[in-house]
Amino acid sequence: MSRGKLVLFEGLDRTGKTTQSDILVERLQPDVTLIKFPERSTEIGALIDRYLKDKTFELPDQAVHLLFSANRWEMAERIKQLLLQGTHVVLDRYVYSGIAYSAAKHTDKMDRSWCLQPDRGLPRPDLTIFLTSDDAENELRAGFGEERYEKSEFQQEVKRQFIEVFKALEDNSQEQNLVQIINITGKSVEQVANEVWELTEPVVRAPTDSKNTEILY
Ligand code: FDM
Ligand code: MG
Repeated sequence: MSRGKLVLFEGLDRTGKTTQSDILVERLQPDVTLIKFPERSTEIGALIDRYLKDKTFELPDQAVHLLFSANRWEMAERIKQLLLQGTHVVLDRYVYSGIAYSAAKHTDKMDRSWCLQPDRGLPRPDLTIFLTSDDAENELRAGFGEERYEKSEFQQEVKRQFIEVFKALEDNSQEQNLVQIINITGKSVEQVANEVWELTEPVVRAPTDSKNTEILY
């Protein structure tokens, strides 16, 4: 039996990650599980949820970064077990959101390499799909502005950080993680879903040694 594949959606707020991960999960039934980060149902997740919703709840940015990472580590063993039992796992945000949102706050004292450290050793995605849009289109979508981080200037810096993260991945020959970018501007949900499927199908079809889950460097 081949292990399941880890497929990750990344992007700014309100770019359709949740919609697209739901559609992909439908297409991959029955051997598939969806996991969304932050996973707000755990102890650490509850704290993160409060931090995101209550803009008066202050924590040092370094501590927040480590909470998001700890939240991934809370789920890491479950992800590994699912993959090893042959179940695909679709992720709605993961490590690269962790890096991009934190580094966007402090490009100096919390640079991208500082941000990656606590995530080292987590299961590595087989495919990462970055959903992006033309400038600021995401900000026009329903709900934008409700949570912390949903501010125009900050989103543009996060976008810049995402692009740098993916550029560095491309340049790192050790890194097998395949990153694909889809610009959603002007496309219907169905069009984007079809592009997602064209990228995902070959990855989920490729056989992989059942005893191996790859880890992030
Ligand atoms: N976010 C998400 C981070 O800042 N770091 C992380 O590691 C992760 C996974 O949390 F603004 C931010 C991104 C977003 C917020 O995410 C909540 P959702 O996808 O909107 O629930
Ligand atoms: Mg959001």
